[in-house]
Amino acid sequence: MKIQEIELYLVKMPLIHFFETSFGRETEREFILIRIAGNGIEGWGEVVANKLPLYSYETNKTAWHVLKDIFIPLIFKKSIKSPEEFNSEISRFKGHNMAKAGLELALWDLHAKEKGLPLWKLHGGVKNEIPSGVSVGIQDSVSQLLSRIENFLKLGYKRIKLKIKPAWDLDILKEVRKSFPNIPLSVDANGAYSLKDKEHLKRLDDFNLMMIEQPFPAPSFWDHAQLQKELRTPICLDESIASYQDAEQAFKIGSYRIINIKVGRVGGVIEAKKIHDFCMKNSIPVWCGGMLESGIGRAHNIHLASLPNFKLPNDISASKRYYSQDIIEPEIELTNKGTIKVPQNPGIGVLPLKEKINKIIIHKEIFKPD
Ligand code: OSB
Ligand code: MG
Repeated sequence: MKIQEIELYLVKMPLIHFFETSFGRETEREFILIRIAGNGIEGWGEVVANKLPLYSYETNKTAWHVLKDIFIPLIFKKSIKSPEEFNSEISRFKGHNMAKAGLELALWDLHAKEKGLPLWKLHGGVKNEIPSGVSVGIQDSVSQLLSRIENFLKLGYKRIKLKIKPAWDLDILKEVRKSFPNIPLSVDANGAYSLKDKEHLKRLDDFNLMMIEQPFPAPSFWDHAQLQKELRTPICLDESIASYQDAEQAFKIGSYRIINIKVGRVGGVIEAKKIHDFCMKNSIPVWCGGMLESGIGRAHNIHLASLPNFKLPNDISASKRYYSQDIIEPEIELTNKGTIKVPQNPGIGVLPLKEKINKIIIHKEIFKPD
């Protein structure tokens, strides 16, 4: 396989409903799509960076820079053909995990299509459907939160994750548990607390939560370990785990009992699988996190979540949870069992729709070998 061209698209999609976390409210998503073409086939990837460096330091501009000036030229110069070759060539470069992951994903899709296999087979997946949970942002009022939860439960989602922050935590949990005493429930603070809040956070044990995700800012390995010692509820790390090495170091001091895996955060599927395998060996369950992906990133996540140690409901919801119109066909849908079927066609197994993508492009650039 010879790679003939690589295209970057900066795109923007409006969200159906705002999404608010402890670091702010989003009403639209701006991100980068990558298309790699060779021998009449094309592979697609998504870079989950944002306009602003709030979730992590990466932005669409930092990603565009390293893709255009470093990673894409390297692919052409070294005639890189596979995700594995790409991973070993770029691992000496520090950081920029979302940019690395986006390109690696496009290479995975291309590679799988070349072999005529669905991606889950290359990744070592074992499931043909995966359990779906939903992440519910901070709302303007408790009543709005309760009605959103009720709607998601009606649709069949298997777990509700609530975004929390100081002053939107214990009181809202009391209300949610009053209305929904037994639903699988978790919370995600996106690093909004500090170890000074330990006594306050220990009261989360009263709500029978599956986990508390990322209470402290990344990495805070030691602080998370201090909290976990006194908390019955498992701590799940998201932002703190940016690599296999982080997973290993944090495990040694007891910072977590669960990991949320995001390919963008850890720099690709190869690194994600290392974390998955390490956790499996140590009886730590994982699940697949989300970054409000379009259908392209979402499809990639579904294939990854078919691996055996993805034991808990994933933040992978239907296309319609965030977008009135997705950019793939068929859209990602929820089954009546609250699951999502793993696509069986080659590669990501869904078709990116060029007409729809063209309508959301803000900026585009094409790269070819010299
Ligand atoms: O912390 O998991 C997070 C979305 C954007 C940035 C960070 C997070 C999230 C979510 C939504 O919780 C997950 C999704 O449904 O895509
Ligand atoms: Mg999170």
